[in-house]
Amino acid sequence: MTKIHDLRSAIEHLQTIPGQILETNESIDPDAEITGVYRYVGAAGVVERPTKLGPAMMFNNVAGFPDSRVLIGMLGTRERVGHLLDCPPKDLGRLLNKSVHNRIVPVEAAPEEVKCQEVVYRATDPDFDIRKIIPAPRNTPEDAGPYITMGHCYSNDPITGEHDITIHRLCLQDKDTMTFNSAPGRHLEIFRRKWEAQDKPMPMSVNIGIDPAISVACCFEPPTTPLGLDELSIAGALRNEPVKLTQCLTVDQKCIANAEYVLECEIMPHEVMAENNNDRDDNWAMPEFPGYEGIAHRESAVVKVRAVTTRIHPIMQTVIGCSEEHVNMAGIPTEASIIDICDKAFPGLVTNVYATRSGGGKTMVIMKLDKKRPVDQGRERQAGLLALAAYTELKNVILVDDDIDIFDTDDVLWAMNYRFNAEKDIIRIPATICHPLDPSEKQVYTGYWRDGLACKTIFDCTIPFQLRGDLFHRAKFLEMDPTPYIKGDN
Ligand SMILES: [Mn+2]
Repeated sequence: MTKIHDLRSAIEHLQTIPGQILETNESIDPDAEITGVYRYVGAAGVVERPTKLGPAMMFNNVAGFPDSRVLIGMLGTRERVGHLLDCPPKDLGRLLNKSVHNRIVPVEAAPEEVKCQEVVYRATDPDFDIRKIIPAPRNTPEDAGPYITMGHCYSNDPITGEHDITIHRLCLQDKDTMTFNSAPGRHLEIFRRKWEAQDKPMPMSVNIGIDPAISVACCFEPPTTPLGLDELSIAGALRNEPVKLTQCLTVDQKCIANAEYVLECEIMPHEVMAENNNDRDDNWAMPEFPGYEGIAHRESAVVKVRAVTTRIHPIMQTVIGCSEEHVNMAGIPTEASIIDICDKAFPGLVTNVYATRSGGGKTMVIMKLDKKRPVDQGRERQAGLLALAAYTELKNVILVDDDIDIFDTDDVLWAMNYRFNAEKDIIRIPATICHPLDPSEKQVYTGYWRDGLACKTIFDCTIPFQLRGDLFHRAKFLEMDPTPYIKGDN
């Protein structure tokens, strides 16, 4: 395959594969229209129906932005992620896990490799306005404003100098201001509080339009990637080549040298702003991973943009927060983390893991297990507990045997119908930390101590090893090659 090293080479690769990327010259407004169209083309995930899996889509003619293009759905199917990472789709979790253990740290780019500063807009220019430079979409008409949803935020710990990269949502507020949102405990949020404790702004680069390997790698969460582990080194392992960085022009931070856009920013200490500062009619923010419209934060961190640098004719990359693209970005690293912990505890027992579409890549996983001996009975449940330990935001774990196709929900539900008894096979762990965005984890629903506590549940849909045999003899068909019989048919 062509060697992918940036967004453009990734697009070129997809153009060689039928059905992976669609392009349109039809004029479109980034204000809710791009996502309104893409919902029908390829959003999928937990987006309200009708929607479907489909190609990525490039909008070449974006109203008000003659120099830019907008790309959506780059990682929008597992098959496409497989094409982009040169890996069978079912093995992506294992590939990511391998990459965590073979990290390659980023390096300084050679001058000729620095593409992201071909065009430079400085905040000191009188007509500087991020809202006119960056075609950030509003994803639904209810959203608080235009959002950067694929902004890879890169910054460092002021004390140790360690770096971290994470995608955070950024709402454009005025000509040089954005709001930054983070769940508590995220690594950039920990850095931000350390900078704030020193009364200093945090220098941050926001990198948009980069090698998709980086977008997937930066979605790892602790404990797989503890504080101080630069996720760019995982992306380096995925490509067997270090990510190339360069120095920002106006802030003391590094950025990704071949990014389509870089926003050179400072997060201001002790300053907050309502995320819906420009849209006080309601309290909506933007669509979030569970498929609901998120609530605007009243006190978001304030980001000052000091410069925007771009490639010539840059590509703005965007994602719908509850789409299949998000499922893949959140879910594949989750699979890797679970495979890692289970391989260490019980080598060979867990043969694969799928962080499901219906759980947004976070809330539910299906684990495929190969119980080989009588003593393996019960280990499948321990593996389910390990999965819950490996990933805080995981709520539901479904355990199935090795004959089940974990990517086929019907096959999984078949196992639940015929290999599961709710009286014996449900393991419940009540009032345990999970995710505050899940409406069924609100205190008013659960009666627990606060929002964001779940009853984590393991559904053991495996056959008890001691009952294997004729009782569970799945009908076996003769192995045939169908090709001569279906030639010319569809
Ligand atoms: Mn991190």
